[in-house]
Amino acid sequence: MTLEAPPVAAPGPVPGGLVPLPREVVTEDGPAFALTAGCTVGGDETAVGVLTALVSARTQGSIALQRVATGPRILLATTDAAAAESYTLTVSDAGVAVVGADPAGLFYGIQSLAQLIEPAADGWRVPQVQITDAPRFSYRGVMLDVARHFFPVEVVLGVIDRASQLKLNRLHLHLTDDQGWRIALPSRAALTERASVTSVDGDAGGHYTGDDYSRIVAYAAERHMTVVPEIDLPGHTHAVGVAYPELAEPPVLSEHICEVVETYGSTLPVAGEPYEGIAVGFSSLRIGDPATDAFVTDVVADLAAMTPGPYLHLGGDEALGTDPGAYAAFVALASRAVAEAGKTPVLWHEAGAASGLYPGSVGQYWGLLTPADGMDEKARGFVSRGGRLILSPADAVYLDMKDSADSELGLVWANGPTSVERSYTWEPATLLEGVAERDILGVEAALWTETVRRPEDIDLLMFPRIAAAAEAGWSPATGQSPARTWESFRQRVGRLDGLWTALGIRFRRSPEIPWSGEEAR
Ligand code: TNX
Repeated sequence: MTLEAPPVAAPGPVPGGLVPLPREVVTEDGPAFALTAGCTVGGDETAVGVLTALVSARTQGSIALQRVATGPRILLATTDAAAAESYTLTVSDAGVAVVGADPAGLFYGIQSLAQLIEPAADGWRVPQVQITDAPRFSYRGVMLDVARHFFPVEVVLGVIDRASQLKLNRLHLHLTDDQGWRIALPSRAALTERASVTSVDGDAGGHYTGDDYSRIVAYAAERHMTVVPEIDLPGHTHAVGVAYPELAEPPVLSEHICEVVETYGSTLPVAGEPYEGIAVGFSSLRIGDPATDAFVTDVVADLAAMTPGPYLHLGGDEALGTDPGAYAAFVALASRAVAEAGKTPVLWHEAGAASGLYPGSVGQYWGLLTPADGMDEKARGFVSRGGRLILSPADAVYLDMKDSADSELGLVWANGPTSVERSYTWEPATLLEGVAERDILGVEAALWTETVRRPEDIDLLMFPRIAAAAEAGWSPATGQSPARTWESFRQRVGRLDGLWTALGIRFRRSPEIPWSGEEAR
């Protein structure tokens, strides 16, 4: 008999629903850890609370862990010996230990432990395993567009719960667009007073007060997520013109806009009136006017003061109604204003073509897996100015693309429908020529909400594809781990249906995934 090394494409022996794939997983053949009522837990108090809640949810309230000061069977601790956000998880039949390098690492180790819990004939168990894990990228994001459709604070908190259990650590909120301005700013109260009342299709609008925003930021921080607020300038600003007509150019009604309006049966934008359609690229701030400069300084200063995280996103995409020279001047001015307010500017890739872009600004690539129209060149403009890139290839991780042709939700412009397999099978380090591992800050999945009206629509479009994006952001590069394959991923995701159901996630049972079909117990 000859022993052959298994091909890299073969799924590795990874137990349960571990997603994203950990850096190192060693499975043991011995008996599983029996998770029983009254099982003891000890160590870090916050972590004990997190695990107790997860175990209770996963076991339909049948198992309440019991906190003890000494000799717990499940130990949750931190040590400062290892890399940020890393952890080890050891499970034997005698006990479980999760040791994080920091509170975030411990939190992630607990999420992995929760993913491993499985039903057994006589209760619940966790298979023996030894995991040593750390993230590939420091920025692992999810974006929610609250401008096209507004979502109340509770819904945003739910998105934080969902994203953080997949080890995502950035929540990018797209707070402003043509259809509405969703964040109250002390210096510019008219923005939300006058330009936040409607959403796409005439649905109800809304906005976050300063207190709402602080609540979101704090809830995210407890789950190790940093909020990245975006105010989209200088295009996508029709709503600014509703509040401050003097700051906006008249809508540019290009052929493209008229086509979109015809295809989707929506209406043309009218200066000074709320916009309820879904066309993009017709609005622009009046660039070069001192009143506009003052506006930018004010909103950036307010938002920076409200935001503890290091980033402030300025948008900069699809400014088709803006003269290219004026656009470049605007990017220079606005990115400098952000830097002067003490934050790192983040902009969509278009801004990488602007020579005055503030050095070290972060770019976000939203082009296709096969870059077209020079979008990759623009993205490289950030790198050549000392910045790094967030990768959001639209035909892979735009969660608002339809996931199947018959889906009522979602758009198709980025080669949609986008299968789970397509959302998984791409590799960050080879996406853009000339953009290597060190130039990549991370990966972000984005949910635009033109067609997303209800909280359950968010779940239906996000899941399971958000898990593929999480794996691209956290796990070893393709080819560097035998289980970093589509085949292994679909098996692992398929074991998460029990946990996701228990957590109240209304995910789509995509036919591409072999779901375990675990019944509620
Ligand atoms: C493109 S991607 C946009 C958004 C739309 C989205 C819909 C990007 C930076 N801009 O304005 O909502 O497509 O998929």
